[in-house]
Amino acid sequence: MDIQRDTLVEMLRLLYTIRAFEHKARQLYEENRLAGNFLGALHSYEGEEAVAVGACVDLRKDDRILSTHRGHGHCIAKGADVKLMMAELLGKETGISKGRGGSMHMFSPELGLLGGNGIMGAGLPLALGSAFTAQYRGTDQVTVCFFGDGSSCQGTFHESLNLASLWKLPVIYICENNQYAVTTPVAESFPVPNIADRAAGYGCPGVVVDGNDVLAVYEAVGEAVGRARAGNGPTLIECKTYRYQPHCMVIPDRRDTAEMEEWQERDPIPRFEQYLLDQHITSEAEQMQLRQQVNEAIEAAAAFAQVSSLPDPDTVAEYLWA
Ligand SMILES: Cc1ncc(C[n+]2csc(CCOP(=O)(O)OP(=O)(O)O)c2C)c(N)n1
Ligand SMILES: [Mg+2]
Repeated sequence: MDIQRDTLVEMLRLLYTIRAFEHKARQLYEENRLAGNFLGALHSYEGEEAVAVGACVDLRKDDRILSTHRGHGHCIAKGADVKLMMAELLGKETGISKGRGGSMHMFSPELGLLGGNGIMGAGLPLALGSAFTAQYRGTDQVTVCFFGDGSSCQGTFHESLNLASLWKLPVIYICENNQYAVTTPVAESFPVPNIADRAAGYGCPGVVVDGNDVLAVYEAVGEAVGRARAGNGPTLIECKTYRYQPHCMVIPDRRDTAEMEEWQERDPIPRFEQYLLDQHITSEAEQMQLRQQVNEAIEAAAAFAQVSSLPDPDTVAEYLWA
């Protein structure tokens, strides 16, 4: 695989940023939730960072993504400013959705970020509409649609893949199979080993990748983007991964400790760091420096969020229609 050094370093920066953002978000959640100052539930993306980064790092600014309830990583990878995101978590006027959306509804059309969604599978038909628009207007923009394993059991998944494939729409479906939908393991939801196998029913390629390997995701998504831009229709990519935190912070986690430890050994960040060291792309000192810069940016973002003002109640009706 031929990837520019700058892109590889940017991938590492994004991986660090998402992990650090999620750590800080958890802290803000604990400090603010009882007082009702945290907007929405918190669904941590820790452990799954390689999916968003591998998928988004090479997208164009005018390409679009549809995110989910577990969407901070998608927003960061698509170029959102962590200050505005952190302010959104606290419902501040300076937030990326002007403090109206909170954790699950980060939205920035100028970045091609068409929003997170608290409704499982709701992004799939929205992605279809976005891709249809690009095809209709004759642009070569692609739309990347993220959703979970559980969400692939929604009717919207089947309806969307069918139509996207029939009309050869430029959309890339990325299933983040983190092995659970709340507490239900995939083995209790699917009669087939791979969700990607379902692509056969819609006449489009279905690919399984190691979602904890940022380069594997990058390669698979790169191919799918090429296909979509060339007018050859959608691809379903299933990324096998794992979340480290409970579904949302307040739901008891009954997952097996050995299983959790086994996945942590495949943590996407140390794996990629090791690759960069082995290939002599970055030194340990450079990695440490980058991590330090990211941590400082996250602290500054949290401070910005904390000193920002809440929206003026008189403006409650603003921004309802884009
Ligand atoms: C239509 C709908 N049904 C149920 C819920 C409640 N709910 C929120 S997240 C979730 C599980 C989602 O699982 P998955 O799609 O695998 O995503 P993950 O949380 O694992 O990232 C459920 C059942 C919802 N938000 N929307
Ligand atoms: Mg899941």
